[in-house]
Amino acid sequence: MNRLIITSNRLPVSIEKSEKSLTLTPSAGGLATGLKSYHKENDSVWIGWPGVTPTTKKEAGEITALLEQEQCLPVFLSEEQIVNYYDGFSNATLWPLFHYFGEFTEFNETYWESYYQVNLQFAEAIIANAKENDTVWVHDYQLLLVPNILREKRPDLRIGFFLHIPFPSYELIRILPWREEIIEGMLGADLLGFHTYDYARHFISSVKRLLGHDVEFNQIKLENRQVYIDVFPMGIDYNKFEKLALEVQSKPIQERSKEHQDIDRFLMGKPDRKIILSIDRLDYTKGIPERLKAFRHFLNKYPGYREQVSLIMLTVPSRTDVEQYQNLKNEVDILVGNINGEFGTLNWNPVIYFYRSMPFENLIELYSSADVALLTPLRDGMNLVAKEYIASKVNHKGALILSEMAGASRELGEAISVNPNNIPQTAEAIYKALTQSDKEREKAVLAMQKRIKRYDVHKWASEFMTALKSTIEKQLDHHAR
Ligand code: GDG
Repeated sequence: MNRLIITSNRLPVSIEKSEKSLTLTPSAGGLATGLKSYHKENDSVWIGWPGVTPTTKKEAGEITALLEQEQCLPVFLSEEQIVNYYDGFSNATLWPLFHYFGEFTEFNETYWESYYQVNLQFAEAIIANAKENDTVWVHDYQLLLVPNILREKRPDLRIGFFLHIPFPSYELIRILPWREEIIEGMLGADLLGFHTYDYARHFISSVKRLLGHDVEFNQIKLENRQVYIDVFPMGIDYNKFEKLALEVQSKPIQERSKEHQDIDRFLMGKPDRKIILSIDRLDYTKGIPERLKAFRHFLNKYPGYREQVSLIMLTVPSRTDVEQYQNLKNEVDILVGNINGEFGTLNWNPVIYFYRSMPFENLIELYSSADVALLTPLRDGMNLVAKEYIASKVNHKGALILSEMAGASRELGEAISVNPNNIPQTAEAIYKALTQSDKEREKAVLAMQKRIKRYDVHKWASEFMTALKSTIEKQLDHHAR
């Protein structure tokens, strides 16, 4: 029977090293949270980086044994590879370029060589574990070369690839010195999946213009086979969010987390007080400074809301070794300080800012308490937080303000849509969200819930696997003819 091998840069669990012991913790981030439950339910193996570099052979063995319990296999990266492949080519070249931050994109031969080497290392780890005709599902921008390396070395494997971030317009991709290699790397797959139709369209256009392949509808015709392109908007584990949100709602306040009790005290006896929430990794693609400026604009334009509304902003530290992330952290710190300094009172902080990650349960509490979610990425492949917030609104009393630059905006048409670069428009959207009637909110939430419940992460993964299977059948058919 053929087995599924999943591969992504990070494993769904990370290893943490203390002086005496090694412990397993769940990894944060959209891919890990989304696919973890699918992995658990299927007899798959997940190959990826566990987040630590072992210092001895014995330690490497211990890490491998721990990961085996979770059906995971490690690919170990050296410090040099983390600098050049991960911080470098993945996060200082591809990430900014694919999110339209051309000015942040670094072109560096050493980064590229390391990226190729690590992709080779991943492919070799897969090959060492793959039996004949196994299916491999490769994920995301850190591993764009893996499909073609696998294709060349193991043509028996069935290869699917999913990109979790946007695929940019040809005008962006064309500036990359390794553009052909990247696209050829992806074309090693039998099926390539994207979150939205636009990303798929951009990819097809780049294939045509850079490599000159013929394209017929969603098939790219190579010399001896076809590559299929399709759209699979990633969903969330809907039932999990709904169930936990119901549990939170029914828990007495004394049993909830300290943060939740603080929120409750803030709201106590003041029915007009409102909470706006944002959750994201501290990343320049997420539009955090723009969001803060819009909130400041709102407080200036609608002074009646001062002391009545707070923005709870959870920003999770991310890629702290990359320069732009350090600069962004300083910019956000200053903006939060300015807003709180200008408007705050002894009883009220306009922005309640957390720079850390929180346990999953606290996330649900935040989703449940918030009246408004304000998610304003400048570019975002999907944005699962928007879907998680909607799923957690079991009382249907919530408004969602969502950037039109997030892939999720394609499915969440009932949200209040904004161009995050338009500060006055976003400020007006905050006003609108706060003044909407309960009936309007409920109608929007119910419509969005219905859609994201139907197309949850299980459906997403199984639709991708079904499409991959039928792609292979079509290829076999083609060859038989
Ligand atoms: C990439 C793409 C695409 C956040 N803070 C905490 C925490 N989280 C969890 C959220 C959510 C996930 O992390 C974030 O997912 P997003 O989709 O919003 O964003 P990225 O991390 O940038 O993910 C993105 C995604 O891949 C999937 O394809 O949607 O566009 O950029 O699940 O709940 N979880 C915990 N504590 C936190 O503090 N436990």
